Amino acid sequence: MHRDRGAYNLATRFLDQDPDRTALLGPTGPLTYGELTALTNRIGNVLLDVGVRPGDRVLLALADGVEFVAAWFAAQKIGAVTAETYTFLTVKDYAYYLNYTDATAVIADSITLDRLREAGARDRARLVVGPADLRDGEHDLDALAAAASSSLDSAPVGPDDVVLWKFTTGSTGAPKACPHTARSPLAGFDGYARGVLGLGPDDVVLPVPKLFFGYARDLAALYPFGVGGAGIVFPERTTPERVFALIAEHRPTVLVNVPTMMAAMVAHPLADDQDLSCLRLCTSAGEALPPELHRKWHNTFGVEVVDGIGSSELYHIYISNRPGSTRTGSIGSLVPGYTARVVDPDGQDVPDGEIGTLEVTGSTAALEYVGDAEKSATTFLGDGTVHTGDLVSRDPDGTFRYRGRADDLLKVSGIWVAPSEIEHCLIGHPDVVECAVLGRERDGLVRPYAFVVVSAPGIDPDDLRRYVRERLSPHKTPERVVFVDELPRTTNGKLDRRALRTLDAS
Ligand code: 3SK
Repeated sequence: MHRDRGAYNLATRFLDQDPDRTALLGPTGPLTYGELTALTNRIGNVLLDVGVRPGDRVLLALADGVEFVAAWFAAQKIGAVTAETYTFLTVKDYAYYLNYTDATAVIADSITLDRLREAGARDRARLVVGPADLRDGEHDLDALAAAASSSLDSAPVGPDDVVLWKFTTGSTGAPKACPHTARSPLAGFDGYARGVLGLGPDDVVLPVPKLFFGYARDLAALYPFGVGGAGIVFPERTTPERVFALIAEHRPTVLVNVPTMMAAMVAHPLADDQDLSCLRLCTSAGEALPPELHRKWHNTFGVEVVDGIGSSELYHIYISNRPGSTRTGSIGSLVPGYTARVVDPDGQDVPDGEIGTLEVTGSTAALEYVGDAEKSATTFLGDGTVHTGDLVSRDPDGTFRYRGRADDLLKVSGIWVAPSEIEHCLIGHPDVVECAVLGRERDGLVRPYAFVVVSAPGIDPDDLRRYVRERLSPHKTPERVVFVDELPRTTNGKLDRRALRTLDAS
């Protein structure tokens, strides 16, 4: 057993390819496996120098780029545990991540540095990528890496060692970490990347979501490396124009997509002029893919969509369509390595065709939610079984249909949003008496709608939207603010979300 511990180091396992092959297509041109390994080793030496030790958390808060990928592998190579955050969070959010991860080192860039400073990152080693006016205790990562050795031994890592945290948003709105052992990425690679997508050395993967979303990180900057393929990284916000331009420039074979961007691409005035013939497939995950959008996408671009469902709790995608036999309205069948049950509230199997909650078993199940024993107990049921909270029905042929979430969380642009967080923010506005937020579908995609009771007439709904935008991350801004005289209540005085769903929001 001890002899095999090196085989579970993700840097060793994934970067050990022909050094002359292209690994990354970045903003400054292609980077070979040899160059990526050298940069990984340099950054790994810097992390060791600033005191990061095996098992310590390293928090990445930086835009996509070669440095993101190399820093991630560097932390892996020295046996540390990686955790990533979005780059557009508020100071309060960053303070939460810093405290929660208790990271030994934080890797920031000019976009995130100020907010991390304000959030109290001072207690940790701070490594900064790119130009910045450094303060005491902050280190210029580029300069330190350039001066560091490009040789580095891989730390021994075993199958049961935790190597990374993936974040998910809980019902209270506070993100929770799912710690994963080295088994998870390796099993995800075998089952989904190779088993379902058939990733090969000629694949070039373009991610629509940014790398802090594990769905994109794994598919663009981990799994392709396991087969000598390449990923594309770009720091800018993803827009349809940017995606079209990157496709024209790099001619990727796989597009890692989410329905929100698929809708924007289809609706773009230049959609019909695009040549997407280089793509052998487009994955869709992160939120439900409306059948109508699936059809429009196919009619517009002619590229097959491989729709699937995944989660941080189960590491990656566990049910998916298969290239060559994708079906509209279906999320497909179990990815190799998983079994599943569809259960009623008593945990009994429901017959095919009926809706129940999905429980999935596999070797990629996370160990727990860090710091939340209660929720861990109801989600991680033991022996690799996860109560997903997703409502599905199974067809007799073993394929599944997605039927929504069992709880009230909204998935907006692929990110879980707790309505309570938006409600709590809105209620802070002086003119808001009470409010409730829920998801409404527009063009088949879920958006937060706020139903608000205000203290006086004449209030501008856009003022309330602006109020939220100034305090929370942008995707939490209500798509629409609807003024109501009162919120519907159940007989015992609780907010009646079911009745709320039927209110006119036009
Ligand atoms: O949808 C998700 O939340 C997800 C999380 C991790 C990996 C993959 C996916 C689709």
